[in-house]
Amino acid sequence: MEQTLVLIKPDAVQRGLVGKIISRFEEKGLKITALKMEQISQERAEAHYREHRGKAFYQDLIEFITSGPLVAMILQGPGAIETVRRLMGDTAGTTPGTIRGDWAEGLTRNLVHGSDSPESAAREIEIFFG
Ligand code: 3AN
Repeated sequence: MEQTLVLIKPDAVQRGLVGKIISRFEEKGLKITALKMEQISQERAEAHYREHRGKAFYQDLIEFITSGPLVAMILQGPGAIETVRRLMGDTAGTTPGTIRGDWAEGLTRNLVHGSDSPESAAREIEIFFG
């Protein structure tokens, strides 16, 4: 069984989309094995997004992800990492029928994060759930 870290970002919490987003994952058969709501520190945001340090959008990304509470969860299932990525859709939200494609407002305010590899999943689960 594969595990992945999903963040439902502050824009989704503000817009009241948490339930709808969780439903997409649950209806596909992914199991929630941990879940919490938290406003994360600058330090944790920097650890999570360390590979993007130095990029043009990095500062906006850190400010946004720390701007309000988010929901962090571990989802489990066969091929969970890839399944979550497909349900999320591409970064820019250009694919209708995906979470971002249906609801995202932009590249930064794109509602969800999902780990992109088994290595990232292990690292990110450790950052959020220790
Ligand atoms: P994804 O979350 O689709 O895997 P990454 O890992 O390339 O995307 O980027 C991490 C996050 O950084 C994205 N979810 C998005 O919020 C933000 N981001 C990526 N590219 C841009 C960009 N060109 N402009 C603004 N924000 C971006």
